[in-house]
Amino acid sequence: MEERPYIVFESPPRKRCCRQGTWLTLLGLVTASMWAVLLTLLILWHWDTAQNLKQLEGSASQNVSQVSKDLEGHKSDQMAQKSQAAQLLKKLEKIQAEQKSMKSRESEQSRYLDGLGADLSNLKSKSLNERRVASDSLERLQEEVAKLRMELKMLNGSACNTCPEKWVNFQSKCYYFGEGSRMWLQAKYACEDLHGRLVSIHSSEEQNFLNRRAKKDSWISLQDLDIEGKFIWSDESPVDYSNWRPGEPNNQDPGENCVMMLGSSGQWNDAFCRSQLDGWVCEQLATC
Ligand code: MMA
Ligand code: CA
Repeated sequence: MEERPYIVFESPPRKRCCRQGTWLTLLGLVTASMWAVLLTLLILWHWDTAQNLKQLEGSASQNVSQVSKDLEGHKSDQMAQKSQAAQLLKKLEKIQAEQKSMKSRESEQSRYLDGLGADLSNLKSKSLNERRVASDSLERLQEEVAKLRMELKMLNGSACNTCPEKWVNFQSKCYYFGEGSRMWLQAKYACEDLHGRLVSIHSSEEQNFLNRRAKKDSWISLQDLDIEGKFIWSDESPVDYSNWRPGEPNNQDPGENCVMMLGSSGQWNDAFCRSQLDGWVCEQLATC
């Protein structure tokens, strides 16, 4: 028998076959382990992230609760402030109302005070008037008394003709012949400073005496300052004698309300009160 040749299929060397398998297995293992590591890393990363997130969540929720607490606190503060503001507003309104009423009371009081002031000034002027009238009456009474005393003394045989120095006696009066430029009112004050008054003339004898003595145009106390045309003596003695120059009084422009005695003739002329005359005659009662 012929031996049939065996066709030997040379199978790949076992070793090669096995080595490849091992490599594959190794590769598989490596891949698997790499996957495993990757997965583990992923899981770990996920876990870590989750942990972090949890922590963050926790702190966020804490923050949120803190913030909401703060918010509530703020809200209550705000409410308290609002109520305080409302109270303050009420107080302000009250104060404003009080201020208003005080102002109205104040204006009422000032009106009342004004009224009182007016009453007071009225009373003052009234009492001043009364005082003036009373003092005038007193002065006149004193003069009357002095005259009566003098007459009595003259009846008893003693004469009342004593005058101060520089004054000249005529009958029961003393006269001072002032010199120096003066307006009517200044002359009046000058006589008062000398404890006398601007002269009043009541008889032709008295006028003649004055004519002899006064050589300058001189102011006398006759005037119509209160009522135009109504001439009165400043001491309010009666106008029982007159010595007007013919044509006078003529109240010439700008108005003549004070009377002068002409130095030349002694006759009277109404003149402008602010004219400056060089003479003025004062009188006072002579003493006994
Ligand atoms: C002056 C003056 C008057 C007076 C007249 C008289 C010019 O004015 O003294 O008072 O009446 O003279 O002529
Ligand atoms: Ca005149």
